[in-house]
Formats: sequence, C-alpha cells, structure tokens
Amino acid sequence: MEPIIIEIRTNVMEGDVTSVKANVQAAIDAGIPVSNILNDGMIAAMAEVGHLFEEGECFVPEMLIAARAMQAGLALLQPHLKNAEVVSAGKVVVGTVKGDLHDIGKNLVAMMLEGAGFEIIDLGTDVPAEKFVEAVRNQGAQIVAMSALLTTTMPSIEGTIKALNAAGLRDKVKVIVGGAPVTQHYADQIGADGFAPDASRAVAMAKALMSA
Ligand code: B1M
Repeated sequence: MEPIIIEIRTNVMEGDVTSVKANVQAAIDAGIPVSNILNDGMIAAMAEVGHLFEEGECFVPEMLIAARAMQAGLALLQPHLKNAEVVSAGKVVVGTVKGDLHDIGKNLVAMMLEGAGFEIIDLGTDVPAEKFVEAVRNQGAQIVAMSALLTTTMPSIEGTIKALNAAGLRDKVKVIVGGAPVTQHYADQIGADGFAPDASRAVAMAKALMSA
C-alpha cells in the first residue's frame, strides 16, 4: 500500500484535520485512485476507530474527532466522485433514520448517487418517518435511501416503510437501505426494495431499480 494512504489512515484515526487535508490533496495530485484513498485510507481508519471503541480503547470524543477529519477529507474527494457528463438519473430522498446521528456513510451514499447523476434531497440525520413521507410527497422522489448505523435505530427504517405505506406512497417509491448493521436478510424482512453494503453498490442498486 502507498505510504501516503497509510498516513491518511493514521491522520483520520488521530483526528488530524490539517494533515488529512494535506495528504488527501497530495494523494489526489499524485494520481492515486480516489477509491483507494477512500476505502484503504479513510474508511479503513473509521473501521479501526470503531474497533478501538468496542475494545474500550477509545471513546465518543475520539470517534467524533475522527469523523470530523474524515469529513474534511471527503470534501476534497467530492468533486472527483462526480461524473459531469451524466444527466438526471432520478430523484432520491436520502437520510439517516430517527434516533441516529451517524452521517458519514449517508453522506458518501448521497455524494456517489449525485456523482452518478441522481438529484439528491438530503434530509440529514435523526430523520423521523413523517419527514421522509413529506419529502416523497412534496418532491416526487422515485427513491428513498435510508441509512442506520445502530442496531437500536434499525426499527426506524421499518417504521418509515410502514409510514410510506400508510400514506399511500409505498408503491410510488423504491426503498433502498444500508448501514453497518443492516443486512440483505433484514431488508427482505421489512419489505425494502434493495440493500447495499456500500455506497458504490447503493448507486448500482438505485440504477437497477430505476431501470426496472
Ligand atoms: Co458511533 N457507533 N455511536 N459514533 N460510530 C458505531 C456505529 C459502532 C459500530 C461503534 C462500535 O461499537 N464498534 C456502534 C454501534 C453498535 C451497534 O449498534 N451495532 C456505535 C455507537 C454505540 C455509538 C453511540 C451509541 C456511542 C455512545 O454514545 N455511547 C453513539 C450514538 C449516537 C446516535 O447516533 N444517537 C455514537 C456516536 C458516534 C459519533 C457521533 C461520535 C460518531 C458519528 C459522527 C458522524 O457520523 N458525523 C460515531 C462514529 C464515527 C462511529 C464509527 C466509529 C464510524 C462510523 C463511520 O462513519 N464509518 C462506527 C464504527 C463502525 O462503523 N465500525 C460507530 C465510516 C462510514 C463510511 O461507514 O457509515 O458504515 P458507514 O457507511 C458505509 C456502509 O455502512 C454503507 O456505505 C458506507 C461505505 O461505502 N452505507 C450504506 C451506509 N449507509 C448506507 C445506506 C445505503 C447503502 C449503503 O442505502 C441507502
């Protein structure tokens, strides 16, 4: 692995925003593929921070500063995730479900969908079911993309699907779900149309659902 990728990983884990920015920019300038910078550098760092948290070797403040550093790096990668030639592929309402404040995976999914030509309505984090319903109704979205990072907030995905049903909107939108604890099995169980384990496969899923 390129030494600069290892440095980026360390920078993110240490929450060193200045070095993350400098090294991500240097890696981009050196022509290192954006997918390597993202997956081997930044996402790998967050996985390691999560592992240290589980082991009791780091705490919420460390997770938070690592997340800030990751977001600073993502901002530099964002223009490179976009494909300027693509025209609107569809409208997607994106959000992290109620009770859940994790937004990095959701932001990545939104960025990559945008890069693939989708129009994004990002509702942010801790989004109640009613807000998803309102956005679908008012914006005429074709896809709802929900992210959950906590086992305790996964039921909010199902609650939102039920709310879309109750509002008579379920057959007007496709629902894609994802986030670390979410599985294909869970997606099937709650009646989602698609599950993706990562942001690039969320794009492939969205495209497949639009053409279905
Ligand atoms: Co939290 N946290 N956190 N946290 N945090 C996890 C998720 C955890 C796994 C850590 C651990 O114990 N190992 C654990 C959850 C355990 C569980 O329920 N199974 C956990 C916990 C317990 C908590 C708190 C409860 C801690 C506490 O307060 N005691 C608390 C909850 C707050 C809340 O939400 N109500 C909490 C808080 C936080 C911070 C605020 C400090 C911070 C978030 C900051 C932010 O997001 N702005 C944070 C962080 C940073 C993490 C870890 C370390 C990293 C998450 C991340 O950004 N990963 C995380 C550990 C881990 O995930 N291993 C952890 C990078 C990101 C790119 O990956 O979001 O998984 P991810 O997205 C992936 C895929 O999942 C997928 O695509 C992305 C990759 O391409 N994906 C989708 C995501 N959404 C998708 C949607 C799709 C498709 C794919 O379709 C729509």
